Amino acid sequence: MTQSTAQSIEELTQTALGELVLLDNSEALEQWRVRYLGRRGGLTGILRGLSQLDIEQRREVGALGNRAKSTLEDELEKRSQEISQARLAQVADLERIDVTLPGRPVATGRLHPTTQVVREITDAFVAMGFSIVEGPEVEWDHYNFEMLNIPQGHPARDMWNTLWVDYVNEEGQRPMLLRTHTSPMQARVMESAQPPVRVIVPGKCYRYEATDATHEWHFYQVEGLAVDEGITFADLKGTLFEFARRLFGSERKVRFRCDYFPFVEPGVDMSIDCFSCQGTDSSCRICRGSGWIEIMGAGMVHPQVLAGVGYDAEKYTGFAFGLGPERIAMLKYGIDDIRHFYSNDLRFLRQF
Ligand code: 2NL
Repeated sequence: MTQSTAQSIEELTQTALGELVLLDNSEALEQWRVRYLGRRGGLTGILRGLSQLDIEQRREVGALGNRAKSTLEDELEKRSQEISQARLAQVADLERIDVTLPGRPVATGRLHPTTQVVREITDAFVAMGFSIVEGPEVEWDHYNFEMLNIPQGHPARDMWNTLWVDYVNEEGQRPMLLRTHTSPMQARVMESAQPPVRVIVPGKCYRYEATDATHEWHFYQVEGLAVDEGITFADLKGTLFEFARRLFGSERKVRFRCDYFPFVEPGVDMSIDCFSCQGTDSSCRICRGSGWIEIMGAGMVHPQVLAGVGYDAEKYTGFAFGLGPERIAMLKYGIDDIRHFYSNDLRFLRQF
């Protein structure tokens, strides 16, 4: 009896240990524990049979049984540790980052070509000491026209086909509009600060106009203004010449011709020599064979405008200029239709 019980204990221990190494999760371990060490488990069953033995044998076999029990418990604990270690290693493996893998490309946006050119233009003037200011797109007739020497009934008003806002004041007039140029902001600047003034005003403008390849009803303008004691036409020429060479290359030549704008006297337009054909191609798409490209209007601020904002027109003089960034972009990049800037066609936009 002693002999066969001892053998049963030994066999059971071997079987249990053989199974244990094959288990790989905590549920299986728990089932194993119940099977061998539980209250109705194998080892417990064997030890229950001890009551049949005499005291000497019971002590002997009991000791064997207890040793087997603690072996199984120790091995169970060890296996349990191994399984949880393996699980941790597996998780770490899944989370490991391979730093040598190429990164996923980040889809970045880009600036609209108009924005890029507006910034190029304003940067050139900021480098010469001008400050950027911006103002409202919905304006009063007062700032858009009156303050710029274009009173009601003035024939020059026809130069700007205006989009009026549907607002009628107490006098039955419609004094509110979408600004036709950025000049009203310059009038606001002069009204609120004494010279010296050197500002550059980029912004959106609107005109009641049919569109075609060279005209849009909404477009950008960049205007500039410098007012101080002793400013002359030579300052205008020098500043705008420097600007032209910065944007279109250091070999550029410039040409000034008379033009008319009601807020300046004298008024001029400025051209640069054709950077595409240098005047050698009679069918050049950029200069149309003339050798010159008109890029902006300018002039000496009209004394009437200076007086109108409260400046002493005897003491101060100034120059002002205005240009269209879409036109500049069209020239620089050979774009043939201004409407591309507002079509939001990605095939167009992705080229810049
Ligand atoms: C053009 C012509 C010009 C101005 C804009 C200006 C502003 C004030 C006073 C005097 Cl507050 N002048 N601006 C002057 C001359 C020409 O723009 O054709 N731009 C695209």
